[in-house]
Amino acid sequence: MEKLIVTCAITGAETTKEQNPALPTMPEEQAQAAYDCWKAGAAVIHLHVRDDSGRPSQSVERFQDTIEKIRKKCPVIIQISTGGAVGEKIENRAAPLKLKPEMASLNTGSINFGDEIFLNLPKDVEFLATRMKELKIRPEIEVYDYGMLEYSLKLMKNGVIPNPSHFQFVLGTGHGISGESRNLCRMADALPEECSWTAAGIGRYQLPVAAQAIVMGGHVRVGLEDNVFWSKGVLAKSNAQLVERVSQLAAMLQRPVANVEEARKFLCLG
Ligand code: KMH
Ligand code: ZN
Repeated sequence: MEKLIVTCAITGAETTKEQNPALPTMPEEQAQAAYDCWKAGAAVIHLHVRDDSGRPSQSVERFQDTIEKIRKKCPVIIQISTGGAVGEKIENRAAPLKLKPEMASLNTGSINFGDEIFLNLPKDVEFLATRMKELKIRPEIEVYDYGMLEYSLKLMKNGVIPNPSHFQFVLGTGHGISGESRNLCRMADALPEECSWTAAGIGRYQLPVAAQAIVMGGHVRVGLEDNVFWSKGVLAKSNAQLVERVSQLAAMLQRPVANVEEARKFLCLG
């Protein structure tokens, strides 16, 4: 089995400090969180930024400032979000790509999200994918459902996204596929062998999905974007605490954790 790549989704767009005061929202807090996660075993940081009032933002300047602050502290791979917040305009979602991060998320379909719709029209998916190709940014393909995965495979065949691609299976949003074990097996089974995957369980699914991904040979995403809890009714103290737990779990299951250089090579970056 490949070494385990741990991604931490440290902030997100919808999670609030009211839900968990440990959520890092300002650039300094995010840089410290990224550093702590890197120390705890994360090789990739999935990054959203906020404006000064804590609202989700796709500001290029805010992304630049945050990325610079993270860079000063550690060499972690930074994957910027082009998903942004529900309702964000596609031009704004694409804007931070001009900073040429190593990686960016690419959502390949629309899905209900909370009480709203997370809209990803085919033309917008293609627009983001083309922009990433032009700028030589490696997309991570975010899928929330089996149908979205099948559609992504079509995009891969048609050359819209790289072949092979690295996928993120996001399980348990409440509107997509749930985090039951059989679902992760189904998603992984549907991928051609050359492709690779990370799995993120939302809310109470975070820990079981991580454990299953470790033993299945996939990779793992944790973090406060996806889950603010440590256990039922107990808030996580930090993103790093969640990363540390999967690093320990991987060690117990004798699956070594990849460092940044190993992750970079595996993900075909640079
Ligand atoms: N905030 C969600 C609506 C991504 O980062 O690419 C979308 C999201 C996905 O977080
Ligand atoms: Zn995200």
